[in-house]
Amino acid sequence: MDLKEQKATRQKQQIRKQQIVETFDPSGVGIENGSLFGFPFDYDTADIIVIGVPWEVTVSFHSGTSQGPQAVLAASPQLDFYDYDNPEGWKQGMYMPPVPDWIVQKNQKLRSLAQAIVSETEKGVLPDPKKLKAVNAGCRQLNQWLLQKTAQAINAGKKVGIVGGDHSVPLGAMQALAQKHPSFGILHIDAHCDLRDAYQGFEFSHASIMRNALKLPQVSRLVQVGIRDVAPNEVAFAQAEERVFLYHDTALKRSRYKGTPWYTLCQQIVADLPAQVYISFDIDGLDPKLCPATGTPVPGGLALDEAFCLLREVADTREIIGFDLCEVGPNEWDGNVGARIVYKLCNLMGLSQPRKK
Ligand SMILES: [Mn+2]
Repeated sequence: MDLKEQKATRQKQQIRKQQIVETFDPSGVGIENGSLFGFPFDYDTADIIVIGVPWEVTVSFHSGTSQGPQAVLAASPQLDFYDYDNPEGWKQGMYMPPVPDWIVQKNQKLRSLAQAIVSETEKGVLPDPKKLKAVNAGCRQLNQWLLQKTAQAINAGKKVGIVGGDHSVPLGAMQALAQKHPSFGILHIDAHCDLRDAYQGFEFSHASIMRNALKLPQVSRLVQVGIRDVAPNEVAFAQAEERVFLYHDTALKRSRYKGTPWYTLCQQIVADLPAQVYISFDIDGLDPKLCPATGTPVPGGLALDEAFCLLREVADTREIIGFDLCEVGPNEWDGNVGARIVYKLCNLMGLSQPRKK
């Protein structure tokens, strides 16, 4: 397609989008048509592409987060669409494309290989290097796929959100954003630091996502919030790496008990972030009553409104360039909370404005 044809196609898509916006009733009953939030948008007419990635090859505790995208999708039509922060937000159009079969199959196959490796390691046996190689290669293939899908959407003028899967999933999206943005920060909400180096021999473990993200020179800051289940060597790494700002859940709680309002703490946290921000949201950063079926629940953590208060502060003062929500467990309640987080992140991303450095 040459430029002129591209422009004509884009114009037709815009007209079609406008028609959808004019005819859809956001106050109507939720439509269970299999699409995200029951919205009638498709890939071409949505401004935000929410890519579901049902992947949990390297999961160490509870399994099930590969069903996270489905749990979010299934719960999503139950929401009411007036968003306090961005009442017109739904008009951006959000769409979740179907998942390719090879990802579902590869996840199952590699997950059993990875489990065999983990149980060998636990027995003190050195894992079979061939199995380890297969797992690492499969994860690399998934990263490559997501990089490509994210780049494709960005190049079509869209914004992207990712729904995992375990927390190893969003690396490809971060890589795609790094191709477009010379410098950006990551706001990381999680009970865990995910700063381990090749956890259990897996290069792309859920426990290593932020260590892998920091390998991108474009990531200028990593600001971690809600952390409360962390290894001593991760804290040492965070202290030694000047790009990392670690907000322990305990320290944040203590400040609050001593009288500092949460909003003031949110302002302090956001002050550590540069103009462009990617949000990486592990649902286990929240109080586990909001995500009981997540892979590695930890007592403590944030209330949903506290997380939204922090995210709102980011949207008001920074540009949100993308997001992921990971580790959503396979039950209705986790999916319900997850769908609300995805909707809020889409609306805040739409609200946030491009910023100068
Ligand atoms: Mn976590």
